[in-house]
Amino acid sequence: MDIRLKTFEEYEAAYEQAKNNPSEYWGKIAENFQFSKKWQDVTLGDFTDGEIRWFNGAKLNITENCLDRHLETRGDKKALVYVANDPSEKNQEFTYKELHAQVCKTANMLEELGVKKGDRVCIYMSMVPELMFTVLACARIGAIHSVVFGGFSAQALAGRIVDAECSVLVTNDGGLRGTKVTELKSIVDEALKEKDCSCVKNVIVHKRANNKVTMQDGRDLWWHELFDKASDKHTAPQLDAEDPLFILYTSGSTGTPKGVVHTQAGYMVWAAYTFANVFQVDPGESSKDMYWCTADIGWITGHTYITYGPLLNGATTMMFEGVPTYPDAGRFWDIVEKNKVTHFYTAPTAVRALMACGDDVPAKYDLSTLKVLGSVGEPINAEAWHWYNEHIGKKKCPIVDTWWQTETGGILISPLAGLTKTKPCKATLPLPGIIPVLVDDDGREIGETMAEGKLCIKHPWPGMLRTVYKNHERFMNAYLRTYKGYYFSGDGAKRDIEGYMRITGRVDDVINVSGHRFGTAEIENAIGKNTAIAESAVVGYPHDVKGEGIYAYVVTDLKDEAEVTKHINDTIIKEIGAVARPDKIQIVSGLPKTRSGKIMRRILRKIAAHDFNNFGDTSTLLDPSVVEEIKEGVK
Ligand code: 6R9
Repeated sequence: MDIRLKTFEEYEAAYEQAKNNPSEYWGKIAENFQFSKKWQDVTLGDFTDGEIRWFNGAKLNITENCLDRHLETRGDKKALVYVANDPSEKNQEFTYKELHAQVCKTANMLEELGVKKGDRVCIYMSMVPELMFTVLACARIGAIHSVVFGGFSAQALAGRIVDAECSVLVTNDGGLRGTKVTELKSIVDEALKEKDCSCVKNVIVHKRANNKVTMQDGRDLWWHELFDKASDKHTAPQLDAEDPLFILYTSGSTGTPKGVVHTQAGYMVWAAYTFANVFQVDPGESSKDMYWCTADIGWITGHTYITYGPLLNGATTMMFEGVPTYPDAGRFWDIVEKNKVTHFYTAPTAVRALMACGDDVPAKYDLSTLKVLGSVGEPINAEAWHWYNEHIGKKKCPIVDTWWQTETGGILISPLAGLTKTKPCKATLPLPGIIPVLVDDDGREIGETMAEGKLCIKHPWPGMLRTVYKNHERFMNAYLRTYKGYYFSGDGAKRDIEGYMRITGRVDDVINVSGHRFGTAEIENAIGKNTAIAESAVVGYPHDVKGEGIYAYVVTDLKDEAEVTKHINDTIIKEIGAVARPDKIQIVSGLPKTRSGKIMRRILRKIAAHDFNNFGDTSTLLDPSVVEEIKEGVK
């Protein structure tokens, strides 16, 4: 299979073809995959009706494309290399044949428990190989996987279980990250006590950390007892192109997290195509390319670029259980050296954290195997970009700054490694099939090349979300109705004279903390659960390592700051998870509100960023003295 573009001229030609005749272009690309029935239409629907379909009428199984299809050509090639938290623990390696067998066993195990096509399976696991097996096993059966990041709390997990009405939950006893054990199974137990979580009939528990767990009779089952008995042969059923593949929850500017729904064929083509072109990993059967994405499978990056994208291409993908700083700040570079990593994909927050540990750390390791570096999750600042380029890539590795979102399924704007000329901090040019536009506040397209505006996409692309689970209205409102006829990303961007894009960050009420998305409303709602806090307003502010930090202004009768912090942290840990704890808390007597009762976040954002000038129009403020008081408090 070759869906890979090899020169910049080929990219330009492909871009024109995909723009002028998307059906023809994507039809041709899709010929490279295994379908048991061909599509009637390549693409249907638009952003006005929101009923988007790709490869309509086709039948396929995505895991046959990830695994079975490769058995003949690269059955003995490594598919997955697993690096454990403890550096003295040996890697686990799975060839394509072996991974295929593990996935078949897992699929049989789930079917044995009654899981069938369309059922939702919640996966709440740490980074163990069994997490990948379970994801792929669900896909094989046609069950919809809903992976919940292991850092989320029992409450957050319960909310996601209830929304998707999951019938089976797969977890492990505990997760190993650095010196810590996350007690996943007991968090599951707590979540399942919540009302409406009775939809979960069985919990499968994989043993990893050997921490003590309680197993509930009739509900909880040990992974190894079921898995060991399961057959490694499994015939993949054929699914419709638009059958749901997975749900993944993500935060938006309003309400509770949304269940983003991706479907089979379009997502498959997009994951494979973008992986092949952006990273340019050599997928050949004897290729020694070792691709490593450091994300957690609990996020979209781990879905598309640890699991589906690399496997669809027949590449070798590496998975790491631990953290960048255990046993020391050289761990990433030690892994690169030991495993001869060629392609390395991480987040700016990790780059900044490791940069802060000193240049001498990476200098101790042999990083000469590296060919391509990637960045994802948030805008990369100039200092981090240059450090990454010099100290990790030794100025010989292109940096692919990949812009995309949970909703987009895969990368939309990025250099293609080695093909596109890069510029520091710029995501550069759109992938074929993507027509990015900048709009002003009224939704008018800004035509000139050099411009700044809100980033929208003009036409549907194969990998985009199809809906919000059980809430199509919310899908329409959040993405397609803000600027009529466009998909609105929620991000701002600047375009330069050559048409290169620099993504400037969210323009809505979403905070990006170390690449993790949180809605300000979501955090405020959580804080509001604490009866000691009367009211709160949460904004993001620039943070050296995290990109953005969480700043909470709170109204409370409590006087003691330490006590207030404890109240808020405890509540956040319970409602969302430790990752969403505010970095700064300021006690205020009131919040700046308009006469109509709206919090003026613009002002609060400025104060949090220590920018005390140009608050803009404050004439609608109900009580201007509040602003003065808050300013004084922060200084
Ligand atoms: C893949 C992922 C999406 C939000 C997105 C944007 C930010 C991601 C970026 C980037 C600048 C990049 N973002 N990649 N900003 N440059 N290369 O991260 O998905 O968790 O849904 O977050 O992340 O703000 O809107 P997700």
